[in-house]
Amino acid sequence: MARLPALAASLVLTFCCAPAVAQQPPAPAATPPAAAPPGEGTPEITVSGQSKPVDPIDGPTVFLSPMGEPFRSEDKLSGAEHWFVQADKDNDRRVTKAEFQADAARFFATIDTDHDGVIGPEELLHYETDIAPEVMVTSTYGDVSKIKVDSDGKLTDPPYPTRLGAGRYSWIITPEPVIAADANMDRGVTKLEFEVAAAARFKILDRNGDGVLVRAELPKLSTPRGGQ
Ligand SMILES: [Ca+2]
Ligand SMILES: [Ca+2]
Ligand SMILES: [Ca+2]
Repeated sequence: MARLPALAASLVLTFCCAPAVAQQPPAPAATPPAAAPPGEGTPEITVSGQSKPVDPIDGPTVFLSPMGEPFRSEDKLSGAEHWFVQADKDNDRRVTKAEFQADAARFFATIDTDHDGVIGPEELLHYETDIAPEVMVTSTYGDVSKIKVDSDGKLTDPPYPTRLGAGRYSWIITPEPVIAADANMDRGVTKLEFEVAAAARFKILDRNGDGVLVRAELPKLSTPRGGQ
């Protein structure tokens, strides 16, 4: 019992000094080993604190994050894996809701170029034309040469989509994921609207409802490049 005040003080210090995106504080020595949470998300941490190698998320190189940020992988990893790794700030192989919201806030700040807390019409246009042209409904994003029409006159191979805009590259099926957050439809996306949208999208992706996203529960994306 004598340890409790010290532990409490340590926790207070940890939280009062933590940044908005808190990293997982080191486990106090007095804390008994926690029971492993159920489900597939249980991370395997070695004694050195390093995660064991994971199977990266498979998928196409081009990926639009749940909030619409483009990831265009230039290595063998999928764009989705690149998103996951940078969203999982504490590298525990789970993206918590807090990490997800922090990732959304970081992206919001990059497209709110005048820093007024609203993605306005000009900033939306900049997003849709320069940052993520994939959101354009008719965009074939550089693969025009691969468009094919079969004998029925039906477009066959990708890049022509079965989904539209960003939905071709994202787990969230919406053509334009930023404006989709505009709840009151005034062509401006406030920080609050973005946060609310992020919470809703997290809930969609957290299929087992345990409050964290792990690689295995995320939807599989097919490659919208080239024929099968
Ligand atoms: Ca994490
Ligand atoms: Ca703005
Ligand atoms: Ca989950």
